[in-house]
Amino acid sequence: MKFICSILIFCVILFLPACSADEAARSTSTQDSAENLENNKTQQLHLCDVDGDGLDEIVVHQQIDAFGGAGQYLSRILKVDGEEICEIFNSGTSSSDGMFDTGFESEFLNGYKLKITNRHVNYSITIAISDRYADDFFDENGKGKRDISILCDSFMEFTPKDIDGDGVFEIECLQYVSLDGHADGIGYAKSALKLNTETQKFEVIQAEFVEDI
Ligand SMILES: [Ca+2]
Ligand SMILES: [Ca+2]
Repeated sequence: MKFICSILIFCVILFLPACSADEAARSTSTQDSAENLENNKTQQLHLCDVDGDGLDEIVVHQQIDAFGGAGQYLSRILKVDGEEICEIFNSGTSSSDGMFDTGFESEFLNGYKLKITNRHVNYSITIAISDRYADDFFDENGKGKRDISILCDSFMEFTPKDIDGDGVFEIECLQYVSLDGHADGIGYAKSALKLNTETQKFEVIQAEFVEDI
C-alpha cells in the first residue's frame, strides 16, 4: 500500500508546475483511485517549503474513514532528500495516543459553561453549553459533574499557508471537537503548526476554538 501511495504521489507531482519558495503553495486534490471514487474520499497534495531550505516538501492530507465526527484523516509531510523520501510529520504517530496533540484542554464552569484553553499558546474562551448536554455533564445546579476534557479529532483540514509572509509555510489545521463522543459535537479547534528547525518537531503557534465554520 505504501508503495502504491508513493507512485500516486509522484504521478501527481509530475503534473504540478515548477515552484519557488515565495509562491503560494501548489495544491491539488485527487479522487483518482477506484477506492477513493467509490468511497468519495478526498486526498489533497500540496508542495511547499516548510523547513526553510528553499526546497518544497510534500504535504499529503488523506481521508481514511468517512465515519466518526467529520471523518478520520491522516496528514503527513514528506521531505525529498536526493533519492530518499523522509517522513517529517505524521498526524497518526506524533503522540503516545496515536494522534498529534494540539494542546486544547477544557474544564466545566458553573452555570453550564465550558472553558477551553490551549497548553501551547495563551488562549482562553468560555462558551455556553447547550441544554442538549445539560443532563449529561452538569448537575441540577449547573455545576459540571464529570471531569472530562474535550476530544479533538484528527485534522479534517491540514492546509499549508505562509502566515507570517517569510516564505516558509506553516500548516493551518482544523479539528472536530466533541465532549465525550462524536455525537456530542460542540465546535472546531483551529491551530497553526510550524516546524521548529532546531528540534525538528512541529509546534502549535496559534490556537482558537470556534463553534461554527
Ligand atoms: Ca524545504
Ligand atoms: Ca511563514
